[in-house]
Amino acid sequence: MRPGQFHCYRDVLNDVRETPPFKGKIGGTGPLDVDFKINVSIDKIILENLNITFGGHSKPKNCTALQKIAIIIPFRNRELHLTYWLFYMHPFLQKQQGDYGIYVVEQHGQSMFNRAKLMNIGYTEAVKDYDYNCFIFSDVDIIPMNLKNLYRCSKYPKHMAHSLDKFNFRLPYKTLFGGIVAFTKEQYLNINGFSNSFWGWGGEDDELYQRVVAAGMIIERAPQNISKAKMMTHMRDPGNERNQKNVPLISKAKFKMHEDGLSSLEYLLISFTRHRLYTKITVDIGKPDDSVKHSLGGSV
Ligand code: UD2
Ligand code: MN
Repeated sequence: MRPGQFHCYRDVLNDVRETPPFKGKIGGTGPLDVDFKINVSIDKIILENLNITFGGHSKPKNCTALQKIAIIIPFRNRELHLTYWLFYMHPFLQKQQGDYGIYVVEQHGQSMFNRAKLMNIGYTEAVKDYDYNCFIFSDVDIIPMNLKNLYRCSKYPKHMAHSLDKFNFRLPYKTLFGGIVAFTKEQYLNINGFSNSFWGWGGEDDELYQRVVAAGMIIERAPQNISKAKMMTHMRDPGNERNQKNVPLISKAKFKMHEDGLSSLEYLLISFTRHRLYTKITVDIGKPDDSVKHSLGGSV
């Protein structure tokens, strides 16, 4: 058997176990030292990750990965956070033998931020790029502290930011589904993605949870101790103020999910650029109560 014919460790879709996949030679197993004070630079990260191909792709050399993972990061004006994310996550994902690509979806302009819509755009562009079957939607500011925290999809949609330093490594409320979530392609299509209607801060993650429940699925979480993660401290960004109009939308998920989501997604692609460590997708997504169709004269 040639090396490429071996399957990578623990790389099975629908696998719910979360035991450590690694044996000595693959990489470390234990906790990682995550420090947001050290000096980082894109050049240094490139030099330390020469295996990564343009666009921020990597796949294991000695085994065949069954999961092909697109990591989608919603983004605007968080360069330093992105640099730390790349610094920690490229080595992390390679040690986990991931076949993965990084997509940074940047909202162009000053209109109110729409995290959820950027996630849907990331999904839509990533599926055109490679035959991904697992999608991990991650905030730019959260770094896992343990290599056993598998960046993989599972039998059910998986919540991966339930043990944050910010919340004293406890889950603040049971239905929390923000920060980092992992969906197989099938699971994501099943809920029609995120809602596109959440502008500004808050609620889009709770609505996503309601979609999962309405589709008859449950969510899973790995054990608290291996899922510990650090979030970079930050202020609320300008243009992402809390929006009270989002609150009543949450409970409407089960009625709206089939008409509001991937199936109704409209945006204008401004650029699609393969950088050394990630692919950047810059988009105009319009603004609240203003169909992109009207403001931009067409959909994409
Ligand atoms: C919480 C959730 C987050 C989301 C948000 C409400 C957790 C751990 N996190 O995070 O997933 O549900 O509340 O919307 O549950 N961003 C930019 N530029 C901006 C604004 C946002 O890049 O100007 C991106 C960035 O990836 C950021 C993410 O959007 O990490 C979420 O925004 P946040 O970090 O300000 O929200 P936070 O920490 O309150
Ligand atoms: Mn944050």
